[in-house]
Amino acid sequence: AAGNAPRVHILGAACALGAPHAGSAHAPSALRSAQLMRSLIAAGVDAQWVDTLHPVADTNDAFDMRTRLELNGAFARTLAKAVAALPAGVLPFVLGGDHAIASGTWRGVGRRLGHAPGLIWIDAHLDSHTALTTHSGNIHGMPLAALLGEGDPALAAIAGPTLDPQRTCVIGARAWEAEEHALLQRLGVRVFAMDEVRARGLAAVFCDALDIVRAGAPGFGLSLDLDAIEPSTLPAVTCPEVGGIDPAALVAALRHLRACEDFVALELVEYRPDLDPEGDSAHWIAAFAAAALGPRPERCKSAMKRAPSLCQH
Ligand code: Z70
Ligand code: MN
Ligand code: MN
Ligand code: MN
Repeated sequence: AAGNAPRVHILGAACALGAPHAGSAHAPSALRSAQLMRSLIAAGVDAQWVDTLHPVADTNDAFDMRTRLELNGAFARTLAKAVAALPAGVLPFVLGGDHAIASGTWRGVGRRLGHAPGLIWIDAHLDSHTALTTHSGNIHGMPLAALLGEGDPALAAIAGPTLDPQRTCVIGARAWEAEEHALLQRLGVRVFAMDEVRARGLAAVFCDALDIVRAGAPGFGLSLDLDAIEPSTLPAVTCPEVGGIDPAALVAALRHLRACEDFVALELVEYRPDLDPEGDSAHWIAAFAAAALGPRPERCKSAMKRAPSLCQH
């Protein structure tokens, strides 16, 4: 692998206890035996599959809200601990699973940094409900609120720093309920909704997002819910929503991360291999991972520290 590529440690999070369908629990095993690893190796990424974590139960169907909160919280605590325990200097790549796992991932990343990471949350949804405001009862609609310290302690009080709303933003949202939108507004989290992405272009929005999450403290990550992408090109997700991000534009935007020395972790969630018999969605997932994790271009190294200069070329 190229000397300037980050060392990537992959953790599978085979948990779909937050979602209305169990399919995403099989994403880590499906992706490990598909294009993802080939594409990372071809891109010169020094990647190692460290472990795949499994929850104690297979499906959430039979559980009431209290049990769902406890089971998802227990998995998130285990995941946070596994992320925190990775060697210093490696870049954690967490592969879900549904998005509820994020309530563990980013606590663990914060424990590595010693403070809250900045976070770009790419998603068709806001994932900012609490157990008291949810309409669906699905825990994957709550992890961003939990990371910001809101909601039931089972999810919101996992060991590790709480996110700073000033260094958190959402890109690609187009389907939300009023309560979760109000929570993000109250906290001051910037939401680049899909209308704004369409009007300004993903590149411009992504550069603004980098400015937000890189301000004030070193270290930021990206949580990519695949349902953010236009479902006619990436259909294999749990909750598709029409009118999403163009996947080629996302690949181009993710390449900006290579130039950021302070990009510290990647998470990718909500893939359902049972909906992807031809592997078309897996193909795009491999392209996203290679774009975000590939070696740093030499010519970008000096222009690295500030997002604005990064975004002018
Ligand atoms: C809806 C809910 C959601 C992810 C769907 C959808 C939430 N707001 N989150 N897919 N990752 O059920 O609360
Ligand atoms: Mn999500
Ligand atoms: Mn979503
Ligand atoms: Mn660029």
